[in-house]
Amino acid sequence: MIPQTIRSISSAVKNLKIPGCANCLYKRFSIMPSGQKNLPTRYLGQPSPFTHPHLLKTGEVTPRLTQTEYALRRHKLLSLIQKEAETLGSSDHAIILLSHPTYYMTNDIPFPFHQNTNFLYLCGFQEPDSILLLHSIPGMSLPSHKAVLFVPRRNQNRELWDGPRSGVDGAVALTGVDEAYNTEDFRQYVQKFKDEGYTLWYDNEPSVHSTLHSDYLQPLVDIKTKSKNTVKPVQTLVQYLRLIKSDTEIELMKMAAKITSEALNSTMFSTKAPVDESYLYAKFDFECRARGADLLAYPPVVAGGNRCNTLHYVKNNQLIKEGELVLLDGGCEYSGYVSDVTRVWPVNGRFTEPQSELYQAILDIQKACLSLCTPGISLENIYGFMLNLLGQKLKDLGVLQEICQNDVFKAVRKYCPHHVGHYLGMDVHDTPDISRSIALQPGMVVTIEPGIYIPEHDTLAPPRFRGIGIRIEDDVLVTDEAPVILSADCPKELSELEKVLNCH
Ligand SMILES: [Mn+2]
Repeated sequence: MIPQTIRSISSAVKNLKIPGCANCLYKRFSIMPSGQKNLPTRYLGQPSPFTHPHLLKTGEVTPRLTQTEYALRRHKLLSLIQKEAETLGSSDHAIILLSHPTYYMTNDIPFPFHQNTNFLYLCGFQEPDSILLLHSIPGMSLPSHKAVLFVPRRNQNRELWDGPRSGVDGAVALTGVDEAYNTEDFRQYVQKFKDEGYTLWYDNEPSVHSTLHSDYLQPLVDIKTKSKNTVKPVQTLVQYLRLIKSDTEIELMKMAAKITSEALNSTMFSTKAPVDESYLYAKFDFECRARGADLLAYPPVVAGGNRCNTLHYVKNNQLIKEGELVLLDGGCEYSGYVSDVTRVWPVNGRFTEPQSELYQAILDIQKACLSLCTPGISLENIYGFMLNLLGQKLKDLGVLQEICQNDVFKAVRKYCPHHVGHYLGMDVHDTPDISRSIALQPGMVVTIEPGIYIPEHDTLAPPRFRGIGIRIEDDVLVTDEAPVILSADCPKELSELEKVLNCH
């Protein structure tokens, strides 16, 4: 069951016929059609159309995504907030989203930086220690608003080590926000929101360990300081926008899935028995990056033999023996959008009889589930369908003995402890606050990944199946017509796999 407010937000998103939500938006773009007029020719903290013309065209903030698209996202968010705010009786609103900080692997050595995806979705700015503030303008009603970025101050000494920063001029020119300031100016800027009792839309979660939070936001939202502000969460609203992909986002997701499919093909093709899991990991990583991926979307599972029964096995450091299967669950990130695909293949190129029986059972179920990815059906519906089908297949294969119908789901969950799929987008487990019970709509992307896992110590299962695990996962775009399988370039039929594995 979906709570009423969420249902109304969902229909609000659907009914939001953007463009057209705000006159100011049109005014802005009609007087600034080309955008980025004042873009500095120097290096910024991220690629710009000047410094990386092979990646970005004029007007783009990140590859393929224009200032207009980012501005539309902000206006859609403000339209949702306007609808939510009708019951609050407040007309003054400030929405605050924090970037990620830099995380360190060891003293002075940063992990590769990865931006907070809600922050990135709304402005495209790629530097750490930054804040996006969207606030209402006195005398004007939402969704009219001012968009302000607070960004790291330019600093010769730090830039010597970390590389160029965009600075306030670069941030405004590249992203198209109205104004930018140095991050430390945020404290002064937000003071008036505190004094005037604005409604703050900010995710005040104890799990946020950012110094941005403790330095600037904590004093603002702490009730002990007798703040007059009402604080409302904002990230679920952003996730509702992220759930439905625009045409450009779909193009980026297609590209991410295509790169992953081709990389998996090459990885399969290079497999010889015996083989190290670490070799297949490195090969897959290389093949993704060589095709233009920015990085892998998550640590891939490269699990040989019985290790595929550990669902999040990422050690990837064991030798896979002749006669064993390997399960590779991997995906890449391409311009901020990710893929998530799983394939299983025999390292010597030939499935054994029990391996192919389990494989074919999961493949049949996967194809049946894929065909259900149509508007009106939810992931939860498809999950129920998968459990039923899997129960039947497990009985046919003799893995499950005759058991009463009430216990079938429990028994099946023992052999497939995970869900049938999840939403996919900028994150691999995308928009996690959105229930899987809501109806799929055109523009959503989901994964479909049924599996069966029979650990070698499972003495209740027929001995010939023990130590085998199978999962087949594709990325699917929901449309008004048939679902589009974005990872269709990666083979999964038994005969296709054996062909790829044995054609050298
Ligand atoms: Mn997945």
